[in-house]
Formats: sequence, structure tokens, C-alpha cells
Amino acid sequence: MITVWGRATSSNVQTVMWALAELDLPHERIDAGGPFGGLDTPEFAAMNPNRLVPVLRDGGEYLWESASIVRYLGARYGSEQFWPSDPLKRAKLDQWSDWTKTTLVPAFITNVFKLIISKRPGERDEAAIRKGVAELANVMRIFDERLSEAAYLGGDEPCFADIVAGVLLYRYFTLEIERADLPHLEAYYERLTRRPTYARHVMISYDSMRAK
Ligand SMILES: N[C@@H](CCC(=O)N[C@@H](CS)C(=O)NCC(=O)O)C(=O)O
Repeated sequence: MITVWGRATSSNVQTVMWALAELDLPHERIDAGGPFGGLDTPEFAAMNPNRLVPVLRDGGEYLWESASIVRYLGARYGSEQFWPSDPLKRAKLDQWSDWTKTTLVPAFITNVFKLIISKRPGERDEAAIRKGVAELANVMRIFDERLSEAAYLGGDEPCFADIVAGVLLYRYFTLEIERADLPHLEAYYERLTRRPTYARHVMISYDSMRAK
């Protein structure tokens, strides 16, 4: 049985949970982090020295970093379409997974999402948010362009890279920001929301994370 440590409201935990559901793998999830705490214990540090969620245990081995976990699950349990064995095909998807972590996460989560949810309205740095939203539009345009060529990042069906990148779109499309007109990205998000696995593990309110 696979075990995941992490609260359901963490987008990085959602990445792993969505992948487990797409791959139809039996698993259990133990709440940790946020209001549940538990990251400051020596036992947790032994599982992940960064003291962050998610952590996944499979066959007695522990893994951290959500994108690496999804790649592991794909390599071990995924179909050819979910995690292609051809090195070039896979590298073209790794691009999007790495791009998410190195480009999209800073542009959206760090420079927009956190600035909004960590402060109450009236206490926010509106100038920084405006700048973040303008820069985010350029990043999202890159995502939209790829999706003008195919239904999913790898073609007709979702693969591991869609999970790493697509998980952020629930927050992107529900946050109180102005969004650029990106029809391919919107259609892609609509497709994701129709997947029961996405609805169950990703479309989870983040209101409890907002500054009170
Ligand atoms: N790059 C890591 C980031 C992990 C991370 O930042 N996790 C956050 C939640 S999204 C965390 O553990 N925060 C402390 C907490 O929830 O208490 C990953 O993708 O797994």
C-alpha cells in the first residue's frame, strides 16, 4: 500500500494524489503540514529533510518533491502514454514539468497567489500584485500556445506533465485576478475539470489558507 503524507489543500500534495488516482493505485493519505503540523519531528525529518509535504512511501522507500514522485509513479506504474519510454518523447514532456516548477510556480504561486492569499484585502501590496499578474500573462501565453497544438501536453490523452502543470490551473482560474484571454488554456482547464480525478483531488477550496 502506498502512503502519502500531506494536507489535501497543498497543491504539491494534490499533484501526487491526482497522479495516484489517474493511475488507479491503492493508497492512503495522512494529514500533515499546515494546521495539522507534524513536520518538525525527527521522524518527519527522516522522511524528508526539507520538512515539507508531500512525502510518499512505497515498498518501504520514501520519496519527496512532487514532480519527482509523479515521474516515479509513471515509470513504475504508468502506461506508455502517461510516461513515454522513448527518451526524446519523455524529454519533451519533462520540459513542461520542469518549466512548471522553475517558471510557472514562481510566476504564479510566489508572485501572485501568495501575495493575495497571505494578506487581507486592503493590506495587500497591490503594485506588486499588478506587476506579478502582468508577468504571469506572458508565462501563461507559452502554455496556451502549446495547447493550441494538442488537447494535452503530450497529445490526445493526459500524461505526467499535465498533472504537474495542470494542478495549478484550479487556483489560476478561480483566483480574483484579471486573466489574459487564452482560449486554448481555458479549454484545457475545462477538459481537466471534467475528469473526476481532478475534481476530487485538485478542485479543493483554498479559503482556509487565506489570511483571516
Ligand atoms: N518543491 C516541493 C515543494 C513542497 C512544498 O513547498 N510543500 C509545502 C506545501 S505546498 C509545505 O510543505 N508547506 C509547509 C506546510 O504545509 O506546513 C514539491 O514540489 O514537493
